[in-house]
Amino acid sequence: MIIFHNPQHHLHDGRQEMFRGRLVPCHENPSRLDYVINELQRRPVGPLRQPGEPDLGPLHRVHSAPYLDFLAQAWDDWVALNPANAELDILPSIWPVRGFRHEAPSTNFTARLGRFSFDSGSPITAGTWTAALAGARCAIEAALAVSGPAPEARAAMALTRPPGHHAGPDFFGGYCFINNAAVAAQTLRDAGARRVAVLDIDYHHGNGTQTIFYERGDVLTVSVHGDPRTEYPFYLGYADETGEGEGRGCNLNLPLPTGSDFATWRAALQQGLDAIARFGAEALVVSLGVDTFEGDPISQFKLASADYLQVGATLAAAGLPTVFVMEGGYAVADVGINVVNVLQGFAG
Ligand code: Q9C
Ligand code: ZN
Repeated sequence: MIIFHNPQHHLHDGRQEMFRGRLVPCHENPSRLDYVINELQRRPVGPLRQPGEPDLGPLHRVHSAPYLDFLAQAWDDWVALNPANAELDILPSIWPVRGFRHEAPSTNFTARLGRFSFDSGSPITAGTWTAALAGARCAIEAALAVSGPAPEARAAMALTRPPGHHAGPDFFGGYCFINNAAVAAQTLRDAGARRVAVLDIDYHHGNGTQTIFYERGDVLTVSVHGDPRTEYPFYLGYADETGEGEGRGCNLNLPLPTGSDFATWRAALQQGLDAIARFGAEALVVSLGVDTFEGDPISQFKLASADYLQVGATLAAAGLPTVFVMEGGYAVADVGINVVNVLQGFAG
């Protein structure tokens, strides 16, 4: 297992998110990844590397150019509005819902911000773009490491934040800006895997990944998550979303009730892995969120730390070249233990 960690992740450091009616300190903070690195130093599962400067083609094949341009420029645009903005995070507060014009030619910064986002929980900070872009490099490098006729490794990880699975072709939200799992899947495709599966085991539905691949038949997207009837992101993630056009039958949602325990969750995981085997995937991307943990402050499943060893072993049994991509998990002091348990269980 080769681990590509993002040396610039700490540059994304939001102050506050809108949460249950007030601004609170961001759940998605730099200490999360520091805990994983510390645990990996205690229990190594393979070499820790920094990403190089791979070709960014796959990034541009899963996100739109106007969106990436917006993200790259957002901080400078924000500070140009008022130098005092340099001390404040960027948070959207208006969105073009039904009846508004999504493609309205508004040049106003707040208007463009709403056009490219879907919630008020995901601040853009001075270093967000730099951190997110370095994360995409980790995803590409991890995918390349398991690709080709003589792959360097059977498994690799993009150990990065901000996370990615809520980010769509042209929108950010859910603490996510660049969809690293989609970038990894696209990289695997470009490197020769004919069919790729993304298995999302974060507590929350991977709406961004689903949307990016919804009309594609070459990438199967599977997500096991809290039922969107009650859980974020609410407006996507239902079982009847199965893909469209070429992608018909290539999306599988496995929503589970709030409070689900490991036995229930593990059965859904196996159902997802069975679908991946039937699809004939030649490579696997795992969106690895550990907010399924019983101690997570914003989620409602009941997995215990020891369960993650079994999760890793179950994923390894799929027998595919595998890229892990770091997603959520907010019980920060336990994130390292839980993530490394998955990797250790996978390594066997
Ligand atoms: N104002 C991930 O686990 N919470 N994202 C509500 C809205 C959002 C979780 C905030 C939870 C997002 C990657
Ligand atoms: Zn999550």
